[in-house]
Amino acid sequence: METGKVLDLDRLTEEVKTLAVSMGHFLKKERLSFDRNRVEQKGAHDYVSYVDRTSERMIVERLHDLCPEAGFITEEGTGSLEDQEYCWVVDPLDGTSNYIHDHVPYCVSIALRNRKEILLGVVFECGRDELFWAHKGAEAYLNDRVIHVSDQAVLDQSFIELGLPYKAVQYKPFALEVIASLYGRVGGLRLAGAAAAELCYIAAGRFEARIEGFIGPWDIAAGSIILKQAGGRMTDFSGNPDCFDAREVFASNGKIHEELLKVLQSHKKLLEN
Ligand code: LIP
Repeated sequence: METGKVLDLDRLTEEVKTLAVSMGHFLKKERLSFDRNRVEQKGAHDYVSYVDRTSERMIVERLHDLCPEAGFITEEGTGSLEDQEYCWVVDPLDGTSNYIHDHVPYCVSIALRNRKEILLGVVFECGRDELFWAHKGAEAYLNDRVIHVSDQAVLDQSFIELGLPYKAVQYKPFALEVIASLYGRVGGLRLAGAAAAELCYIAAGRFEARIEGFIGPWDIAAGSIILKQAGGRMTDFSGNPDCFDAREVFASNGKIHEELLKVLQSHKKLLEN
């Protein structure tokens, strides 16, 4: 790691893109002979498989070779959890439940963070072989094409993604009120089950917003910079941009942010218990 020097983000991003694609191919190959009996439960309905763990180990090894000084924040806890000046934030398989059920999307998500600032992000969605990537100071891409958020500024026409976190008891009262407020009022509501990929879908202009609480930083780190460089916005449910603890994550194309934020704020007290 070129700590103290200016990082070559172009080069690092290229290395991480290659890694994410090769790990995505590994996930797809393993899926062909996937054994559901080897799935373990981390918490209520929160699963992990030998594929997540193996894949995370391989990613951490490669990233460690690339930047020996950087720490790691990973979903399955491989590598040093210590938050160094530079830190890789990794979800080896976002959308684990989809993967277990042979359903898409599911993806590899890798970001590099300097303290609280995300420097680069790469997400490879395996179902459609889509590589989303961006780094600080540059545009966001899907494969070789520059992407931008949509221009949709009318909530009534907006296509909105919801996430339902594993912490159902804490989140359900809020989620149900949000659905009650939006169902029939917006252009469509969808649940896809892979937060990292879904942030990229907003970046690519397919959706206008995504709402979820109680997710891990590995679920949003890479997608957040891809969204930002594509012109999007991410805040908590009060409009505060510092949502990296991922307790409340509201991402949008920016144009419908304020209007939708009012809906979230009106139900926010339901999350306070
Ligand atoms: C999951 C997500 C899913 C979200 C869950 C969870 P995992 O990640 O991306 O969309 O609703 O809260 O975080 O466990 O599949 O890596």
